[in-house]
Amino acid sequence: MKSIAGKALLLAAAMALVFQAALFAKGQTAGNTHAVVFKSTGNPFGEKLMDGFEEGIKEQGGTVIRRAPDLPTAEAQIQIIDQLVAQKVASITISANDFDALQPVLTKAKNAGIRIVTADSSVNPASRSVHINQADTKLIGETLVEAAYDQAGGSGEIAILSATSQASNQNAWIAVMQETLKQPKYSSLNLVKIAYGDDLRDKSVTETEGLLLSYPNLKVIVAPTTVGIAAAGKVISDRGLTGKVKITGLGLPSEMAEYIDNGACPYMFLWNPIDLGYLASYAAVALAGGKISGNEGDQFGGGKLGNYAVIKAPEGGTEVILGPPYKFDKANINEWKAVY
Ligand code: RAM
Repeated sequence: MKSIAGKALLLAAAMALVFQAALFAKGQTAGNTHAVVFKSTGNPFGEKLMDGFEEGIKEQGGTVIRRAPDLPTAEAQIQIIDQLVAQKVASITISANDFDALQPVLTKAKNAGIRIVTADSSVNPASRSVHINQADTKLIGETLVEAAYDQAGGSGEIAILSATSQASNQNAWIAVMQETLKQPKYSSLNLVKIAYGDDLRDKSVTETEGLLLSYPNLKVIVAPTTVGIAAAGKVISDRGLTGKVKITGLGLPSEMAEYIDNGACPYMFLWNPIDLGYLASYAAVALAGGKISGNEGDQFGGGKLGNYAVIKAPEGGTEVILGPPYKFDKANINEWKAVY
C-alpha cells in the first residue's frame, strides 16, 4: 500500500488497535462485535442458528461475524477462534466440535476479555461462561429411545446414525440413550451399532447403506443429527424400504417433510434453531456487558423469547434451556417446513 490514502488507512488501523489495547488493559471488551461459530459449513441447521444469532445481535445494536469451518473438526475451529481473538470481538458463541480440545484457545480468548458462550454443542465447563442448550439433554435422549421403542414395536434391532464421534451434543444424547436402554422396559431393544456420518451428507448416506447391509433385520435408525436423518430418509426412500426400516431422531422440518409424508420417518423431534441462536445472542451481549456472569441463578432477558434463568448443567458448569423438544409428524410437518 503505497498511496497516501493507504498510509492513512494503516495509521487509522494502528490507532484503533492502540485504543482497543487500552480498553483491554482496563478489563473491558472492545466494541460491540459478537462472533458465532458453527460446527461446519453447508449445514442448514447451523445456518438457521447463525441467522437467529445475527437477528438478535442486530436487534441489540451490535455487529456479527459468522464463521464455520469446511469440515467439522476441532482443529479448524481452533484456527477460527485464534483469528477472532486477534479481531478482539466482544464474545464468541460456538457450537463445538469437541468437548475438551478447544480449552487452550478458549482460555486464551477468555484471558483477552472475550466472553465465551456455547450453543447447541458445548465445551467443558472450564472453557465457557454458559451453555445455551436447545432442550434438556436427558429428555432428548429418553425421548429418542421411546421413539425407537415405539417405532420398532417394542423389540428388535436398532442403530444410531450420529454426526462426528467427537460431537459434544450428540455424544451427550447418546450417553443418555445408552443409559435409558438399560431400563427393563427396553430390554428387547438391541442397539447393534453407532455409526458416524460426520454431519456430511455423502458420508451419512454411505453409513446408512452400511447399516442396512450389515444388519438386514434392522428395524429403526435413530439419527440425532439433522444431516444424518435426512440422508437416512433418502436412502430408505430410494431403496423402497419405507415401512420396513423406520427412521426417527432430530430433523429439520424443511429437509424431512418429504420423508415424513412418504412414511419413511413416522415422526421426529427438534427445536427452533433460529430461536436457539437468537437466545444465545442475548446471553452473549448480557455477558459482554457485565450484566450476567453465567452463574447459576443469573437471569437475563431473551428479547422476544422472554426471560431466562441460568441453571446448573448436568456435566458441570451452567446452562440455559431454550425449551422442550418438539414432535413433528404428518399432522404438523407441512405447517413447519416453511419455517425452518
Ligand atoms: C445437526 C448438528 C447439530 C445438531 C442437530 C440436531 O445439524 O449436528 O449440532 O444439534 O443436527
